[in-house]
Amino acid sequence: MTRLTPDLIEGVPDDKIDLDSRLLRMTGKTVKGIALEAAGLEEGDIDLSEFRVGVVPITSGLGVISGFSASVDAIVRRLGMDSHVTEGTDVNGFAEAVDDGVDLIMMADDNRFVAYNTRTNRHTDNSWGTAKGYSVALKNAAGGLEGKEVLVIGAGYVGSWAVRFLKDMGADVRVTDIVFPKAKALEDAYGVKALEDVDRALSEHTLILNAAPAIFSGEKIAEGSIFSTPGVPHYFDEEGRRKAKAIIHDPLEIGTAVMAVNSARYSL
Ligand code: 2YC
Repeated sequence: MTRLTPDLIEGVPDDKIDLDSRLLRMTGKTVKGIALEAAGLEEGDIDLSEFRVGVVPITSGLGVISGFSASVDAIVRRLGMDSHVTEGTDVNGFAEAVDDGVDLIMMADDNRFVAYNTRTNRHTDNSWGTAKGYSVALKNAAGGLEGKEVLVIGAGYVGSWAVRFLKDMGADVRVTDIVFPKAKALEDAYGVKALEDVDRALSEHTLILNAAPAIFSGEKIAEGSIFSTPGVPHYFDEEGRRKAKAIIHDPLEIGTAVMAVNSARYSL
């Protein structure tokens, strides 16, 4: 999993990229709308303002990422939840949040980022949330995926979930990875098509969920492609930006919003 850096998320607390406006243009939905759909909810099914969230900074491994807790806190506040970052870190912060009676605890170490529902003892993982959120975004940007060819790039945690979600949405799912056996394993497990030549696959598809830490030169991108691309690092050259019909990306928000709403749903 790619570790975020402070510069990648420095604009998140104040929503410097105005993600909702960009998403509305490309998908017709805001972050909250995508998160609700990803969690299987309609507006009105849940009152997110009733949920109290504790965000716990975790110092293990490579330590805290400056701005990470503040970003997660800001994201769930934008959903309408009542969120705060705990004073304490790690176990201290966890115990503080529990004693404070929060409904959700959100925390990430170097390997996992979870939203834990204290009422139901269930959690949602960021990989799940990112894959679901970006699959829903692609579906909305494409006006539905039934019977359409969709290419998933990257057979890691996010890509593996995305393959399942996109198949459930009726897409004709292809998957590719620079380590071909990883893509082949998904073909064997879920009956999707593994493609060995990444560049050729990219040039032959216009609906793409990119879950790889990869950068693609514009010359390989098919005209009119819709990219749903949580992958970090994120970069498209001028030719790629001109040829793509839409490039849906953010460094943290969609995945975090989906996991928070999905874990809140456990309380319904
Ligand atoms: O500040 C903290 O509490 C750190 N322990 C957070 C470490 C997050 C590491 N994970 C990542 O950078 C990315 C995130 C988008 C979630 C998954 N990988």
